[in-house]
Amino acid sequence: MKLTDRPEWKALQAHYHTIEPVHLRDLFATDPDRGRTFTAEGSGIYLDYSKNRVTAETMTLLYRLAEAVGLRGRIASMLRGDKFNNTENRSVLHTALRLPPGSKLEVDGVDVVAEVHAVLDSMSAFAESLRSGTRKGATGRKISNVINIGIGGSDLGPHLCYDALRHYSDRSMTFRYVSNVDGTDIAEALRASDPAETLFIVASKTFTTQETMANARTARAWLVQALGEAAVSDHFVAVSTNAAEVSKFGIDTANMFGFWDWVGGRYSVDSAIGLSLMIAIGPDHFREFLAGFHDMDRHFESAPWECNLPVLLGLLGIWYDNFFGAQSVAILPYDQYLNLFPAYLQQLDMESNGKSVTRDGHRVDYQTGPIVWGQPGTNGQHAFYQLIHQGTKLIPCDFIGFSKSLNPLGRHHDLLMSNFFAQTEALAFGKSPEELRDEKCPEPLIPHRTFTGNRPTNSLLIELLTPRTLGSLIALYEHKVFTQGVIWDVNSFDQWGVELGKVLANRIVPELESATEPSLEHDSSTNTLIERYRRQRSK
Ligand code: G6Q
Repeated sequence: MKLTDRPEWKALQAHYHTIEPVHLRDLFATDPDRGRTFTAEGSGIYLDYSKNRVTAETMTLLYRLAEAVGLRGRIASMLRGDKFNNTENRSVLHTALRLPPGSKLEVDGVDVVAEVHAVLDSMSAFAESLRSGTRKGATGRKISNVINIGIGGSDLGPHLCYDALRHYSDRSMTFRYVSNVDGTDIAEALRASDPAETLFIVASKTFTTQETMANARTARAWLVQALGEAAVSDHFVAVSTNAAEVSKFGIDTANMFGFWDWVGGRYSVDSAIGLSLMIAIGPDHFREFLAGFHDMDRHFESAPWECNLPVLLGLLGIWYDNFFGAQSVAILPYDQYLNLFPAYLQQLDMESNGKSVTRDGHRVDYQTGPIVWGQPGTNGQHAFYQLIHQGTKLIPCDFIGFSKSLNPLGRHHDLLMSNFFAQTEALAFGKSPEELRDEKCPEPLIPHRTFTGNRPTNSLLIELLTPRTLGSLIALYEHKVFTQGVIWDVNSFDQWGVELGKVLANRIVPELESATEPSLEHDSSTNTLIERYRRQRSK
């Protein structure tokens, strides 16, 4: 049945009209215990969703919607390896990457858990040999600089997690991430590197991605120029599913770490794509990281809706997206180590649910995935929070904070967290004209200084940023995205929307490189831009 025809959807629409005029101030006034009851906890993550524009009835109606679309069954279907990605006829099994040793999961007659652990073991041996210095570069020097070359899912995951877990990393080593085909990215990484001490990890599921291959070729030429062709095998390894392309590129497949087509790029950080992270933090920490994902997988699979964190986040998102008409969601980590988390979630969410047809190809008549954006607090407070507090748009926000700091320096952490608590309070309750008058605010300023409040937030509070809690946090958002994809009935695991631009770019490359004036057959805008580019470039 079409989502918008479902009685559960219609019930939410009707209910919206009763909730829309209600202020969070009233909800807290009528239920003073709300800040304790509208909470849930799992895998070390405490979620306070009381500052949302919901009542117990709203939540019940949302749970009914989850039931109506068969969410429980869909979770089980993904976890057991059904071909959930229907447009590419693939299983979606990133959850198998974190199954503990000894578990069993067969896909097409193959025990994937055994395969996963065999790769983890070889990654561990490799990581240890680098960390201990037993595996050296071609000239006998210790490898102290690792450059991961990849893009999209083959970059954002390891880059985010390396940054996030830097506290746990080997500080005698340097880790760099090169993704952009803009030569500046690789040029700056190479400028700072000594070839004799550098290892390149070429991370690409397909090993055909234009940007990654261009960067890898440039890196290879740089290394060969300094150390000779024979040095390549000591300084290059590959992470891929495509052995043929890896060896065509000139990397011995003995130096390749594999994964499988049932791991989507944006869900691949806990596969061999995380090799750079494992080298940085060591295999034991990496296994802790995987255990954190697994904790959240179990929670998602079994917790009742009312205490199921991914389901709660997913349903609250649907409530704002589809009933309040919100266009975006802000991700606001109060931790500098999570600097890249908004960018990571941007890909995870927008590439997964940025779809406008249902799984069987019908155009949807409702909004799907939101625009995801954000920055670490408190920097964002001095930049864009103004619009969240007083602008005309409704922007639901996720605040993510930690009770303990990994860098306990004087008062810093309490100052940071005072902002974390204050912002959600201000967004929810605002400041009324009456309060301003009591404070003797001049009358003409009252409209400017009024905060309407009633702006919804989730607070996620975690004790400490560790490999394990980071794993759980990422898995929480993976499953939130899954929950929403199931409700919207979209395929969250393909990304056809990135294809057209790639095809057109490949057509344009020879037009830019041609020594003679090419005859351009694009539209008048594209033709004129290309002509101008060619003129200016050759001046
Ligand atoms: C992610 C996408 C995409 C992919 C990159 C890199 O889900 O599929 O971001 O990760 O395009 O692809 P390769 O790993 O094949 O180079």
